Amino acid sequence: MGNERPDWRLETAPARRRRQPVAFSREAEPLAKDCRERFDREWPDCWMAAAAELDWHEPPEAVLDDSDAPFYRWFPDGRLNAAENCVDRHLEDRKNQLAIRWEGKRGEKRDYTYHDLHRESTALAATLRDLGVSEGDVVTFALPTLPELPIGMLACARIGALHNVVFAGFAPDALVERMTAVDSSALVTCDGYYRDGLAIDQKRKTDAALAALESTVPTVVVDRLGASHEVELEAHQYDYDDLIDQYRGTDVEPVSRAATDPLFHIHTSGTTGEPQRMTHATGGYLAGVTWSARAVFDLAPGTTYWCTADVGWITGHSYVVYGPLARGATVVLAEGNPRYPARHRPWKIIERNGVEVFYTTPGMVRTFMKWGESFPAAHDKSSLRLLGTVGEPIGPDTWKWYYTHVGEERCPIVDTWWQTETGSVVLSTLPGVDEMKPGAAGPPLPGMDVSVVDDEGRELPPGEPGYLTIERPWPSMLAPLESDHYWVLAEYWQEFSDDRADSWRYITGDRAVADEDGYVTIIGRADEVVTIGNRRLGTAELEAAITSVEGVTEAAAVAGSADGDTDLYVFATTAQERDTRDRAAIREAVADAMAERVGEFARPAAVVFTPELPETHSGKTMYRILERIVEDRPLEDSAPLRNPEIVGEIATLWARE
Ligand code: 6R9
Repeated sequence: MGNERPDWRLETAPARRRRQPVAFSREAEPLAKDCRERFDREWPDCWMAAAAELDWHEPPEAVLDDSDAPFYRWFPDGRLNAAENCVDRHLEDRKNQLAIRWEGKRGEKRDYTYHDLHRESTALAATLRDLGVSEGDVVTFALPTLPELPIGMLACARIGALHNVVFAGFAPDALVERMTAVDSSALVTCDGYYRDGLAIDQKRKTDAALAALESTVPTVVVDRLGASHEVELEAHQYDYDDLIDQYRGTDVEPVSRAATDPLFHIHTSGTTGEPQRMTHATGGYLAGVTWSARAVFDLAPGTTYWCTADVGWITGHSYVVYGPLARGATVVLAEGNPRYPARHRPWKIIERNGVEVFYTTPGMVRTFMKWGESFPAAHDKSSLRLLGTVGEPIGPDTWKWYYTHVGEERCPIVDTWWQTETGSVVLSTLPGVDEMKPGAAGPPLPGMDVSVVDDEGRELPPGEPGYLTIERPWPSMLAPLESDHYWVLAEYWQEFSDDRADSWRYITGDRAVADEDGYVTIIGRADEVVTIGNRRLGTAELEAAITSVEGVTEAAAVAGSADGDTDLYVFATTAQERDTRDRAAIREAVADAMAERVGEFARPAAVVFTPELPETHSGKTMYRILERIVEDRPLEDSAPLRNPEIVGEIATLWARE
């Protein structure tokens, strides 16, 4: 993440701590003002409230099994099915209510009621089962945002198979890596899809991956491009519609899964290191996302909700598919980049569908900001009642723009901090309960025990930056397969002793600072460091200095050694196009800010202006690529980026330096 950062030095100064109280009347069941205290008093039994959000085949009697800590097992004696909770249980009360409204890039619309969702996901479940997929097997999905993706995830959950969703934009190598890591027994992909107006041949890409794997796993191909794009199917490849037509009407009973059985695999983004296979367990995960979909996003049955996240990101799993559908909401699913084809598209989607709750990334808000307020201003946004952000820190300026021009100073903003590993939101204000502080994610959710510690694991007082950690387990936490325990233990857990029973601390990998009220401001990833001379500098602190310069919106600091000496380089984006004189002035101001705030040794060797930074699909700066450019090393073409086209441009800009 190299994006605009809240400057914790300023933001934690009491004078700057303006609180924003916003009246909010909750539509889902109200939350008590003292919900945090209650959860604390009754921990861990308090989490039975989350389990109570779900329908169980066998309701859990035990809350938590900590006998193999830190590999905690939630609701260990409970049994349930996730698809049944997201689909079947709504049939009685709202089978004709819209579950998913899909808006394609070319103006197409497809509506699925809960009844439709049941019919389609059951047909696909029958199909997969007939293709040899059984309980515990893994199915990989390489699909863009099409309704078949949530349908496919629910089909897997129905038969107790695990899904492994991979971003459609990944190159064959990245797909191969992620299929191998989970020993995938089937693949669901599509003929192609549109990317900013161009048709991308997805089938050719997945064929290349399968060839590299020497694999003939059954492959189901969704037809997105229609007659304009005919594909040839080999013996192990099937047309989605042909298959589904055969199985529509076949009844498939939801398989009863232990709460501790895995629900899916997902890979972490790997901005600095390699992507890692992560796993979530059925009961704890579903309880956590469903409870937070209510507590944080106020999703009630029938709430119209739009989250711009790609389904392949954890945000898509938890808050496009499982949480909202388990709550019986109406989910708007917009294909592709909301930025394309027209700057009015996001606001038209909100206007047309009467979106009440809107969840996006700070990067997206920054784009809206660059385009200007006239676009949202031209549309009716009166349906909106709550806004959210996720993925990286949102700076106070971006926050205020979002609050004013999208939320019309009427909608609270939830700045939700969480991770692939945490499964659901950890830090956020609760609308209708808490006041907001722009730039700070917020206090921990009820039941969450978050602290900021130093190198030795000692808890730090308010105002002192350190490592963000979680000291008690929570239901939607990572539930790695046993074969992953070894590295997961080394990577995420630290044992500690104090007078309480819990003795494991989860290391989030983020640096953060808490204030006197327990509100946490995220500084950035702790592992994104550069080494200059013998000093290790966190890129987060460097980038906070860079973006403190007026006009700079995003920045990434990377180290590179040209002739044996390591130097610091800055890549930055500006709010508007700048002329040469302007740039020279900004360049100087950036160098001064770094020298002044971090140290003279942090003066960069060069500041390169670029229209965008290379980003993962979840909006995080891909440092690996910038390092390769700086060190003149060959660029990997499998790097999974949201904006791969920017890499060549940055390389050219860099060569000119
Ligand atoms: C959900 C998700 C996790 C990392 C996390 C942190 C950053 C996420 C944030 C945020 C500041 C927020 N992050 N939300 N930073 N404020 N509201 O993003 O999962 O892709 O695994 O990334 O994202 O650095 O550690 P994931």
